[in-house]
Amino acid sequence: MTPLQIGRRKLLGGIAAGTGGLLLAGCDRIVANPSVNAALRGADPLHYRSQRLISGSHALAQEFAASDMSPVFRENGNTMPEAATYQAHAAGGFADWALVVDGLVARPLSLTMAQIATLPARTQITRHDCVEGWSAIGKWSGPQLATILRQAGVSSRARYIVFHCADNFGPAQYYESIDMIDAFHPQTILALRMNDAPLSVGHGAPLRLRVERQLGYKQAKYIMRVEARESLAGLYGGKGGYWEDAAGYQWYAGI
Ligand SMILES: Nc1nc2c(c(=O)[nH]1)N[C@H]1C(S)=C(S)[C@@H](COP(=O)(O)O)O[C@H]1N2
Ligand SMILES: [Mo]
Repeated sequence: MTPLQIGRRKLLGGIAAGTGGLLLAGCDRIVANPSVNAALRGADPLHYRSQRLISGSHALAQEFAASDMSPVFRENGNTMPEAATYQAHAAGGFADWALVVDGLVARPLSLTMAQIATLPARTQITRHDCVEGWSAIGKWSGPQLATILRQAGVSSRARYIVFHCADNFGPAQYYESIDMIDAFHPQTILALRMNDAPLSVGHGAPLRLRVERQLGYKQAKYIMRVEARESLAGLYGGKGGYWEDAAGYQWYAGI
């Protein structure tokens, strides 16, 4: 057993004991405890840390059989970006779309859809869970984000990967971010295809994130730019995502 494994066991034991204590203390005591209250609201990194310990860095989201695929996979949120430049790209079949990869990388990239389509792709059939209370099982294919980050030579200083999207809600641009554990997770892909067809505009054409251990709002559509950063401070509303900024949704939306 490596020292890391021993440490993790001890921590898990500690969490189990801690949880028992909280349950015995009763609900009023839990709510009276400001740090637990903050964790329930998602305002505290405790949620993130405990989820990471329970699910582990490498655990895979469940994958399904083709026979499990939902006959209808709803489109949600923005389904047609308003920006004229996006609409011109859509009219041209995204032939001139370029994905920018920059920030804390040794080799900033601008990848055409044709270049992205030549990268080795992963296909996965997974369940999408939206906070609004619906789920759907779909099939996604595209390169692993790790492949693109390695190609760009992402710095060891990078702690977050940010996805800048082409759509907005009023003055606010949609964006999302994930940590490096999810960025290099094997099921984290930039999907170009859904259900064996090119991604439709409604589902995020020409490419969207699939980060399968998190909720729907993390699955950024219409990705224009992937940026490696050391911090999320000073970026848009500073909370790491459109819904995190607009409505206080948890940044780590583990399922
Ligand atoms: N760029 C962008 N990405 C987005 C959204 C959005 O409005 N804009 N909505 C999010 C939400 S809340 C959900 S549930 C999923 C919906 O993906 P779908 O339209 O493919 O079902 O996309 C997520 N990613
Ligand atoms: Mo959602």
